[in-house]
Amino acid sequence: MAIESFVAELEAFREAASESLGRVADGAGLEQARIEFLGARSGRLKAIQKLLSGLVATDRPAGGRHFNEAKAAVTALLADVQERLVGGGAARPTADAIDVTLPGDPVRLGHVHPITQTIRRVQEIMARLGFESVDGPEVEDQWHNFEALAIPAEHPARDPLDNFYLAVARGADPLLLRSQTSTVQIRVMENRRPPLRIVSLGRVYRPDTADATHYPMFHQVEGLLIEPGTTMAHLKSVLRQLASSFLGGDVHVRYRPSFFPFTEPSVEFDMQWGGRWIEMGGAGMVDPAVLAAVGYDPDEVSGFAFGLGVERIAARRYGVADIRDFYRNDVRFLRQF
Ligand code: FA5
Repeated sequence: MAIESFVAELEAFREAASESLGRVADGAGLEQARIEFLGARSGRLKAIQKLLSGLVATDRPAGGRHFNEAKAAVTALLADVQERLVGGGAARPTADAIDVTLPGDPVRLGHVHPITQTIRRVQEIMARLGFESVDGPEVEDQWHNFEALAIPAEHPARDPLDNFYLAVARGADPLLLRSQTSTVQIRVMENRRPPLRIVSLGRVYRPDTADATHYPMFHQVEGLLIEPGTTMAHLKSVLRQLASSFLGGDVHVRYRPSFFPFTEPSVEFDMQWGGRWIEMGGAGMVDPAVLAAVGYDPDEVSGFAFGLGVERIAARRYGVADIRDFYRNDVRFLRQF
């Protein structure tokens, strides 16, 4: 074979390899090209190598040089392509590449439930009046839910049909889901000395049938103030301040004489809404029996307490006609607040 033909074969090999490698788009294509051109067994360079022996002896050294040059050139090209695939992919984007210039998917933010918003707002208003927020347990004993609040054993409020009693071991003291947040008054007074200004917002449970103004699980806001010289006038101004800060200045409130075992005198606190009066909660001066139960001297200290339904005041504020809507978990409803 003439050396010119041999060199022409090598040229054709380099051109074909260069063209083919230029089209390689991924690792599999690269491997395929490597086998086709440089494969040790049946690659195209291997076939050309066999032609070397067909050259006349004097042409063989020059043929060998051309051969090695072609091999080195294609090997280098192969390395370049590999480099492009691994590191410089962005230079030649492929169909499944990520376009970082596109706008991202919008993130949909949730927001705070209207009852939680109400709780936080009431805490804020009461904090401005000097009332510290405290918490109490939802599972209670009879002392804190009833006895210390002057609700004796035979009182109808303790009826198992009106409370969620828990199953306890035989002989153990009964436990129940608290039916009112007044339990927290007792827990605080047992551990602290007057003067006291606390507010407690949390869940309470009663086996009431759900309707537009009742739910078996609801929230109460409990307020307690124990300071020398406290009167009903202080109670009324705190409740009015809470109502007008939370609902706006034009809110109408009224007090009706009532009875709670743990306050004397006692009142019920109503707000006007849509031409009707709705009961928001109970209140009164802390009964001396309660002060004595927690170890205070009723001749020395006095104070007031109140307990309001959070769902009721939230419904009044947001214009919600049925408190069950707060717990249906319908996002179309909840998104409005
Ligand atoms: C009490 O629970 C007393 N602890 C309130 C109190 C505290 C009086 C401190 C005196 C001093 P009552 O049972 O009336 O009272 O409940 C208070 C408020 O909770 C009601 O006026 C009402 O707004 C709300 N409420 C009662 N039951 C439900 C219910 N099932 N669903 C939603 N709200 C309710």
